[in-house]
Amino acid sequence: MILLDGKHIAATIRQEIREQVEQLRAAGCRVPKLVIVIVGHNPASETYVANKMKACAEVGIEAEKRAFEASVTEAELLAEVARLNSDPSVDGFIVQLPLPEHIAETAILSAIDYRKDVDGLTPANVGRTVQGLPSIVSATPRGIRELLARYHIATEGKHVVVIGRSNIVGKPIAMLLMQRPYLSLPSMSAASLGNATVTVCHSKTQDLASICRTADIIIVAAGSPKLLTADMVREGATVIDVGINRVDDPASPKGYRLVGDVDFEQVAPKTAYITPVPGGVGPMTIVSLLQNTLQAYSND
Ligand code: BQF
Repeated sequence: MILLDGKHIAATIRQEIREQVEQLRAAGCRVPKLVIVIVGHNPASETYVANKMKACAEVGIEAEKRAFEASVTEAELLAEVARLNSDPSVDGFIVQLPLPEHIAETAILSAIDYRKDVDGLTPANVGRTVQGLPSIVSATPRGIRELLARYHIATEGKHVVVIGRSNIVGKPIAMLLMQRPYLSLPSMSAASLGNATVTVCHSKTQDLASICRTADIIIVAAGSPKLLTADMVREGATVIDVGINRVDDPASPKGYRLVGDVDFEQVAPKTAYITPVPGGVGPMTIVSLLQNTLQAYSND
């Protein structure tokens, strides 16, 4: 079993981005700028935003946080999106999810200029991705693809089972791995990504275990600790765990620890490759946001 070390790969990619930003600076160009809009005080969201700000600082991407109280109206948030769309000093921005109940996520996301949509969640970017056009790919799927590529794990002709059908992870990763490979991303290695046979499973799927046992690669993005157990995994399969679940742990300093959607101890010995949690897909998600910001900067 080989651990897919997202923490290490992400650090390598941050170094690459740092050099690219440094070259821009040396050439007298302005540096890329990312704005992060956050609403309310969800502790997990605040951690994620802090991770993103820190990563930007490390590579020299300018980052600015714009915080709103949970009571902000949809109209006020739409006005902020409009300001960011038309601010030429801003290359890309994200609205940290989830949003409070009274704000329609789709209304906010649809208002973002797709050229600045560095989370790749606008209908425009999703549609462009589906049609194989140049697009900004959402951060977690981009990170998963990058992780597979850097470990030379080919997907061509393989059976990939995706568990979860979210707009953020399940749907886009299934789409990307099913497609004819579109290798325009500068950091993509020659590993043959795409061309997979993809099955998407979800909470209503019947006999999930039998379907998983036919998979060469299982991508779990369901948000349910220990959903994937050893009996569901073929010997020699690859397992990508996208789950980030907080479970109480009085023994740890923060009072909780992170666990994935995979019963790691039982599953890992059966696999060829597996991502740990923490330190697997999570750090790749953050570094993909940096790559997307550089992409948005370069596109104009
Ligand atoms: C790690 C996220 C669910 C819903 C909204 C590194 C992150 C997490 C874990 C992180 C996530 C999850 C983010 C690790 C951002 C990934 O070392 O394992 C980084 O900051 N993430 C988010 O912005 O919104 C989410 C999960």
